[in-house]
Amino acid sequence: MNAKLIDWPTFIGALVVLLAVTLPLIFFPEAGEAAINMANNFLTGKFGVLYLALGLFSLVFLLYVAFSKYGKIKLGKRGTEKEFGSFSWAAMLFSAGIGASILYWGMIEWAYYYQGPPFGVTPETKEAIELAATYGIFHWGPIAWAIYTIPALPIAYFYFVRKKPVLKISAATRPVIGRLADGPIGTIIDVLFIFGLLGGAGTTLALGTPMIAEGVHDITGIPVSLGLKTGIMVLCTCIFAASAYSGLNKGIKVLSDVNIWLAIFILIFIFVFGPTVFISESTFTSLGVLLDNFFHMATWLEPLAQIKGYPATHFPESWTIFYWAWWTVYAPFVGLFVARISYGRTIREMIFGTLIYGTLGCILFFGILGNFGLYLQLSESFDVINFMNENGASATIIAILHQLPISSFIVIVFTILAIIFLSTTFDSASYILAAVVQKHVPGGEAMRWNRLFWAFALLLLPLVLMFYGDLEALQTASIVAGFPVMFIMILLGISFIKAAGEDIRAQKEYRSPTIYIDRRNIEKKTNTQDKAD
Ligand code: NM2
Repeated sequence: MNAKLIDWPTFIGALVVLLAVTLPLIFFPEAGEAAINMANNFLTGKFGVLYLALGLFSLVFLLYVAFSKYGKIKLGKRGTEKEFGSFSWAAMLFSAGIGASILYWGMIEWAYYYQGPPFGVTPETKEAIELAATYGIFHWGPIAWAIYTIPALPIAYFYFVRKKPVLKISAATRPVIGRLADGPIGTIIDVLFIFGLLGGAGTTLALGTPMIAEGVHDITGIPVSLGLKTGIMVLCTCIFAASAYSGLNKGIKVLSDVNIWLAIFILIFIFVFGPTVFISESTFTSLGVLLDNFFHMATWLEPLAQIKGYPATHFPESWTIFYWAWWTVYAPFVGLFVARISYGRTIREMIFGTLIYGTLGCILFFGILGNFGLYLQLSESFDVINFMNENGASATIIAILHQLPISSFIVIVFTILAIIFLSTTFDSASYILAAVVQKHVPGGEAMRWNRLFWAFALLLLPLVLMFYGDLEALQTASIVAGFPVMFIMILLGISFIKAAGEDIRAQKEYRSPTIYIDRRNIEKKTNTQDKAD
C-alpha cells in the first residue's frame, strides 16, 4: 500500500459525504427518511424543468457536435485502426452502462404506465396500452444515451488527442475552470461525482436486491427475509470486489462476456417461446408511437399540477425526471469507460455508436421482456397487474417468468444473470472510484486495496438502510445525488467544445472529411492545455 498515491482530500471528502448520509439514517431513521423524501420532492417539484431541459439539450448538443467539424475529429493518430470492432465495442458499452435494472424495469415498467399513464390518458385503455409499451423505450432511449455520451466527449478527447489521460472528472473540466481544477473546486467536483455514483449505485442495489432475493427464494425455498437480502448483497459485493480486484483484463472482461451471452440467451428464449408475433408487432408499433410523441414526452412536465384543484398524476416526477437523474449520476463514470474503448473512432462514430447501439439494446430488452408481460395481461392468461398490486414488483417478475416453458430453469438463469449484471456495473464502478481518489494511477490501474475498499463502500449505504429503514428509500437516491452532477455535465460539454475548437482553429483544418489533430503543431498556441504538462 502506498499512501502517497492517494489524493487524500478527495478520498476523505467522499468518505465524509458517504458517512454524513449514512450515519443520520442509522441514528434517526425516521427523520432521515423524511429528510430524503423532502429533498426529493423539493428537487423534482421545483427543478423538474432543469432535469428535462438538460436531457433534451444533451441530445440536441450531441447531434450538433456529430454533424459539425468536431464530429470529424479522429480519436488517434493518422492511420490508426479502431481498437475494437463494433460488436465488442457495443457489448462493452452496454455492460458498463447498463445493469440489473434493465431486467427489473424491462419486465415490469409497462405495468405502472398501464395503470397510471401520462398526458391525462385514462388508465387501462387502448391508448394507455400503447403508451405503456412505448414509454420504457423512451426512458432508455436516445436522450438517456445522450446523457451518457456527454462526459465521454472531453474525456476521450483528452485521452487520445491531447494524450492526457483523464482519471478524474475535475481534470476534464480544466478547459473551463483552468487552474481551479487543481484546488478545492476540483476536489468538490470529484467528490460530487463520487456522491452521485454512490447514489446511482444505491438506486440499482435497492431495486436489484429484492428481485434477486425473489429469484433465490423461488429456486431454493428460502423465505425472503432481511437475512437473505443481506446475504445476497454481500455475495454480489464479493463477486464484484473480486472482479475489480483482479482488474480490467481479467475479472471485468470475463464477467462482461458471460453477462452478454446469458442476456442474449434469455432474450432469444422469451422471444421464441413467448408470443413472438405480438412481441415483434408491439415493439415495432412502439417505435412509431415514440417518434410521434417524442417531443411531447421529452418536455412533458404537467404544469397544470401547479394549479390548485387540478388532478395531478405526478408522472414526470416519478418517471422522466427520476430517470434523467439516474442516467446523469452514472454518466461521468460511463464516460470514462466509453472514452477508453473508443480509440481509432471519430467523435461522430463514438456519438452515433452510443446513441444507436445503446438505444437498440434497450429496445430489445424492453420490447421482448415488457411485451411478454403485457401479452399475458391482455390475453388474460396471467393477471400481472393484480398479482403485482398484491405481491410487489419483484415477485411479479419471477411469476411472469414462470409462464414460460422449463420455467424453473429459466428462473435460475435469470437470477444468475441479474447477479452478474449487477456485478458488472459495480466492478467497473469500484474500479473508477478508486482511480478518482488517487493522484496518479501507475500502469493505468488504481491500487488493489483501494479498489477493494470502494467495492465495499458501495455496499455500505444500502446495507445500512436495509437494517435501519427501508431499502425502498434508496430507490430514488439518484434524484438528489444527480442534482449537482447536472452542473458538472454542463461544464464537461463546454470543456470539450472549448478544447477541441481551440485545437482545430490552431490547426486550421476544417474541411477534410476526417480531422487529425497533431498536437506538435499547436502545442504553444492553445491556452486550455493542462499547465502541469
Ligand atoms: N441506468 C441505465 O442499475 C443499472 O442498471 C445501472 C441504470 C442509469 C438507468 C444503470
